[in-house]
Amino acid sequence: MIVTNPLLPGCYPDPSVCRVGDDYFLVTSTFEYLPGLPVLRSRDLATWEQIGHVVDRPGQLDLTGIASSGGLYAPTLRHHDGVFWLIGTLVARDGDRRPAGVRDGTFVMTATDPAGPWSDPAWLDVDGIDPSLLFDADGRVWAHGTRLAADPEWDQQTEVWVRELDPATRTLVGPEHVVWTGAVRGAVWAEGPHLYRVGDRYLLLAAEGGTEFHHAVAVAVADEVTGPYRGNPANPVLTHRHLGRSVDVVGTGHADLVEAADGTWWAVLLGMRLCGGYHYPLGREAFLVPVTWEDGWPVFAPGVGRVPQEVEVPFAVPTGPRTAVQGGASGPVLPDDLRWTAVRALPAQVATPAADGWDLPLRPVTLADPVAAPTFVGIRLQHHHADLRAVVAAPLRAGDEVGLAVRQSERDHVRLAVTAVPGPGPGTAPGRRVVAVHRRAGEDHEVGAATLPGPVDAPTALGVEVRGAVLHLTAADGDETPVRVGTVRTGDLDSVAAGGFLGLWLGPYASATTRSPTLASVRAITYAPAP
Ligand code: 6LW
Repeated sequence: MIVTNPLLPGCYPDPSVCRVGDDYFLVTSTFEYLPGLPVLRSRDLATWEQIGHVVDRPGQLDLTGIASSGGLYAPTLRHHDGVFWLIGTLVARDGDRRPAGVRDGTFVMTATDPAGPWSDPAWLDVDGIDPSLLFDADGRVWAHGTRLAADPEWDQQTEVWVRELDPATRTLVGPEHVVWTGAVRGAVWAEGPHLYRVGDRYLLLAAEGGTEFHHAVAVAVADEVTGPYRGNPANPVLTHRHLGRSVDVVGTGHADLVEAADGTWWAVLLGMRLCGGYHYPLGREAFLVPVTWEDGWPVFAPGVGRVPQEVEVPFAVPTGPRTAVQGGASGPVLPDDLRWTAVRALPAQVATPAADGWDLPLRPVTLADPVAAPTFVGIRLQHHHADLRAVVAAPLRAGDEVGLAVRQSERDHVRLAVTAVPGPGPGTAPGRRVVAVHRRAGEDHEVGAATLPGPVDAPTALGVEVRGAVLHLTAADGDETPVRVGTVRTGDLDSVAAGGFLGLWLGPYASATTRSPTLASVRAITYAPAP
């Protein structure tokens, strides 16, 4: 069967994969969004369905005060002896306003069922990001990860450390070994390390170049897990940086390997599809690449040397349309859909699920707030051309907003909002003004507005129509023909323009200047790829 890349369209960066019997399991980074760390299952590497999240209950991890692009970074998923192990990092960055006593850093969690429940975190005493685990044949467990070099010789130098993990106490034990700083002297951001036992040697896979244009995959081998590691003279063994900026996919790197049940090898890794110039509004997506072995080294996309658009997976069976998480769903997105996430809180903590939508409390927390959880639930933008639609209704007061948002971060997002304006005459109900606001680098700019007939609480049909380089914001009174309220360039919202690590999220939101007892209703929420 031919598998079309990306395997997972939209923001699914830093994929990590493992196989248990005939099943494959995959996790990705989710930063400030909860539930965090989606778990996907596949029977054949081709069709993936989401079965849960690693971080999905209140109190498991506290993301309060985690500004955008902090939070849950590159996790690694492994399975050993009937137990799934997840190692990851909750990153709090300089300037994040965390409540006193709340933990962050690197943690492990375990589960017997990867769909959950997952354990509470066991925190490890180590700095840095991108941790991974190797369960060695002799029963020992080796944690590894990356951090800024203790004594850097050059700017942006990181180092990969290896240290034994005692699985019983979930603590790091014994001495630490620094084993890698990149394939070439002066390499920046050696990161995303994964160690594997292949035959009687240890293989180290690591990204370098930084998770953007210069991203690359490098490999090294050693006879002992603690090194010394010898790099492949062919490093980097996979990169698109030499292909320039007019290519379809850039930034390929951060790979993880898996051996299929039939003995073939595969890598999942991240890359970004360009859209509207050098921009990638969908963020870093997950791709699949075949791997073979020559002279003891893995060869990525043999004979091709780049991430292919289509991959032949011989053992995969066509099972019908791609799943929702693979961008195959079109239509209603009901509240129990696993695609819903919220910022720094679980969706049910900021919104109330209804049969066919959400009821949103009008609270004095805005999408610009970097500490508290705004009333926003969203799904990833997964297509360069797509429509998000919903019907909103609420007895709004002056200063209240309910609508649809396109979110990159606190500093960069778009709001299409229904707002209240004074009614046509004394004693009449407030009227309805729909505004389109582009918050750019922390400043709100109104990019359009439309006054609709009828009272403010009449149902308003809102739409975000993403069309490659631009997105149009539309509004309609009930079933009337929508009017275009504003247009924003997607390239002004992506991480190239705004910074950070994320793709765009879309969804309903509400805010108020003072708390209101009424709920805003959001119904008939649909997401569909557009021609
Ligand atoms: C990830 C790391 C990276 O942990 O981006 O720049 C981080 N490097 O590998 C977030 O995806």
